[in-house]
Amino acid sequence: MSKRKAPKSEKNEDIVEALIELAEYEKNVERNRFKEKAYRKAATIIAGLDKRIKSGDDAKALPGVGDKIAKKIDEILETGKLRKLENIRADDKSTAINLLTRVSGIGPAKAKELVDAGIINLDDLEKHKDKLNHAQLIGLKHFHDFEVKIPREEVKELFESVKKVADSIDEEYMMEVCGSFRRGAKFSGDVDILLCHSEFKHSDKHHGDLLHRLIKKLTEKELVTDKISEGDTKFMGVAKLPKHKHFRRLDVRLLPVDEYYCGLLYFTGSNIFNTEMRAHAHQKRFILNEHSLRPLECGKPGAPLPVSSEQDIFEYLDYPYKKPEDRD
Ligand code: 8GT
Ligand code: MN
Ligand code: MN
Repeated sequence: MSKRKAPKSEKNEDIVEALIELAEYEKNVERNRFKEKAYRKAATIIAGLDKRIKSGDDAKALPGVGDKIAKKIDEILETGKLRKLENIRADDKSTAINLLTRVSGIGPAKAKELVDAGIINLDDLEKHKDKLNHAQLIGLKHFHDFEVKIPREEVKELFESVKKVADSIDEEYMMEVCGSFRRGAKFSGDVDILLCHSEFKHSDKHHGDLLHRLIKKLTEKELVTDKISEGDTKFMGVAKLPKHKHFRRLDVRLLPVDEYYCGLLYFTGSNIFNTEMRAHAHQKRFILNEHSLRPLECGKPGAPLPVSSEQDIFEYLDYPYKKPEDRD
């Protein structure tokens, strides 16, 4: 979820990795989302290059690379390392905060609170479970499994199993895997399933128990093993296939059928792509979110536009279509 990484660049791996480490530091320790985004954006752009960067100046020609990042790139190129990162790595408090935020459910603020209380590693956490909430306890229990990426084949198997269970309850369920899987990733951090039902429309106030019924059955079948949170439209939990070793994070999102494509677009990501597309929508005087695309009329959102494919959304916005695989 929060541990997103830019795709690997063969040519600039050292630079990309340093920038991602700096982004993590800004997010977890400094809690500076602005700097975090700047590093992440630069990392993503550099990761997409198929040539080795020769100098900071070279990099500055790229969108999203400013003076400060360019200087760091020069230092990496000249010395093979970055003092700022060496210092961060040598700092016990930063290291501890970074480690604790790797527990699913523990954010930067909670991590700092724990470290300030002297809790600096997993053993300490085990001894102070009283300080953790339900979601964080699950994160701790599955700490190692949640760091193991899920091979595409296993995502497919898990999805097929979930689908089978859904079909056995009601054949009108429809579902699709979104997230990094839909973007073509060979490995995913979790399994994101978008769920619809032909009779559940936005205008219906009552989606009944559509999501709960599915989760209940999945739990009975022991496919779902833990619940992190469960609302009427959003489930976050843990799933495991009998023949596989690892427990996996599973997200299921229930959407009305008439919101399907906006939901599909949103839930597919990437996060950065979504942010950019929304910003573009704003420039074109539209509001795009996970539910709908609405024109802005005198600053107020109008009625949702009819959308019957992802392409429709791109067309309304006059935004060049990108296949899911190109949305990283
Ligand atoms: P992954 O392989 O690490 O799971 O990569 P991912 O599939 O791209 O990330 P994700 O965190 O599973 O998010 C998938 C999409 O779900 C994102 O594009 C984002 O728009 C959407 N999303 C939600 N809820 C949340 C949330 O609570 N946090 C984040 N980061 N994204 C969310 O629907
Ligand atoms: Mn995902
Ligand atoms: Mn997810």
